[in-house]
Amino acid sequence: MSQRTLVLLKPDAVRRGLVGEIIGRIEKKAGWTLGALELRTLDREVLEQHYAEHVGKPFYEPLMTFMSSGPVVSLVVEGERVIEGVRALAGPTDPITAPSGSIRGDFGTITRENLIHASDSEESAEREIKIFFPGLS
Ligand code: 3AN
Repeated sequence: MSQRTLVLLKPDAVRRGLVGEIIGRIEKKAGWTLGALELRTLDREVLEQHYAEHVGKPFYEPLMTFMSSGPVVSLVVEGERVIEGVRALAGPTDPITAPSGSIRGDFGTITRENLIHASDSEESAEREIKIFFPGLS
């Protein structure tokens, strides 16, 4: 089943020079393709829409500060079961318990600075793609 997903390479990934490494892992999956790609520092309005489900949680404000602390690479990836697949490549939220071989497991230590976001369902993917790439059909 071909799908599309919204992926963010967070400010820590960009600062640490891991963009090529992470996009390389995604690109190497057979048949997955990049549908859109952009580097920019996100403003508060975009982040409020993106993280609406986390408003009020203790990690919300520090997350907003971190996510606006430098440029982010946003991309749309398309292909077979790409929603589940990119989340499998990313690994679970806490990088310390993420398995080695996953992006978070290989490169992360701090839950907030966990390198990558990937949509968790088709509904989220369509909502998030509209926030980051409103012109994409
Ligand atoms: P995931 O990206 O693994 O789906 P979510 O959607 O639960 O994780 O959380 C969104 C982001 O919020 C995470 N990627 C992480 O940066 C941050 N976050 C989540 N839980 C925590 C936490 N307990 N402490 C600090 N930051 C957190």
